[in-house]
Amino acid sequence: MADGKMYASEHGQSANDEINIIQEGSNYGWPLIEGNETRDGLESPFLTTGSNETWAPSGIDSKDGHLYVASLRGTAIKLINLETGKAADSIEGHGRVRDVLIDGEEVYFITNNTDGRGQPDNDDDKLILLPGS
Ligand SMILES: [Ca+2]
Repeated sequence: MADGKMYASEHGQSANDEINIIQEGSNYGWPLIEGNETRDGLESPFLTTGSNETWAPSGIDSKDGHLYVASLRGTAIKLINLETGKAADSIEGHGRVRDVLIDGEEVYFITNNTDGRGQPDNDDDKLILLPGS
């Protein structure tokens, strides 16, 4: 990302999805710990959805101090404030979102409603340029 960090999304077994900041040689816990669990020698996530929420996070990009996290089950792009590590907003209404790409100020994303888990329209899937971005 623009901040020089590498972010990765990780699905939990059931909820407990994570966003991790990847550092060489670190162990991000799967399958020993997930979500808010901790153990010596294992890294806790930058963000977890916790045990009651599932996003099925997928592709990630960043802009203006926020991560943009494509979310399949969450059927949204989740905006994460990079200073607080908290979900700040979301872009919804397009179904399952597989990936997001930011080019300058423009936000592009692809839906994945035809993956067998969504409810596709006749013209899915789509590459969308977020209006106003
Ligand atoms: Ca983990």
